[in-house]
Amino acid sequence: MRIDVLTLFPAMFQGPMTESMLWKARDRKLLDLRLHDIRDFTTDKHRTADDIPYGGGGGMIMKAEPVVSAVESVLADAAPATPVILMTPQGRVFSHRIAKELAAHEHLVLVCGRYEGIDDRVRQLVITDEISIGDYVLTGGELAAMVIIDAVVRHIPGVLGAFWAADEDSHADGILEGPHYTRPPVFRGLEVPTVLQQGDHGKIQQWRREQGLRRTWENRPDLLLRAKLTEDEKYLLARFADEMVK
Ligand code: 6GU
Repeated sequence: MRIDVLTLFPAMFQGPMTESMLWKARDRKLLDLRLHDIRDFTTDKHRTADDIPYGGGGGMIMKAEPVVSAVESVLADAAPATPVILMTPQGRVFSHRIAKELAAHEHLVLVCGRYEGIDDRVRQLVITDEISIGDYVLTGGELAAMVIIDAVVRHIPGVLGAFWAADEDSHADGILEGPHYTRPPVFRGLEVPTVLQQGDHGKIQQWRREQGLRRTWENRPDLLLRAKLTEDEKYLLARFADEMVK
């Protein structure tokens, strides 16, 4: 998969994009990540990338010309349907489902906005999708782009080890994952649940589902409205509800 990132701050990507899973994905040629400095597409001698807003108000607005030139440059050898995604708090909210949707593309272009915003003609002319990572405001789209790259790259076949499937993660089926343990069996008086130590895989699976359901009930009850639950799981939820009123 190829991902082009357009940003005024390419150095922000050093670190997150050169460690751990993302580095392995790049090393194994599963991810071709290309960073582009929008300032390289300015044409004046001061390399001006922002200007004051029409209509007044505070802050600076990213100029349209350098961003549109940068997008056109990376699209020169791209397939016609390549998504060009603007990172903005005004976008649709990112999720597991959108991560999988984006991972199905061979090529993505991510445009990082900065300052108070970006000249809207960029959106009108070259943007095909707008994504936010949540209901809060960041100083720029760079951190959001890194979040999206991380979440998308996990869905590329071969990036996670064979034993790990992104489809078993929290959110894959609408409920959260349960707790995990490793050795030692007892730590500061806290014991690893017996069922995990006994190795009956049917029982372990059932226990994990039950724990995940409990966490979802406690921390994210909103997810349960959309989760696909078996009759047994609905019964468990009713028991959690009973525990609350007792
Ligand atoms: Cl994508 N950009 C900015 N600036 N703030 C955000 C965001 C994006 N998503 C949530 N907050």
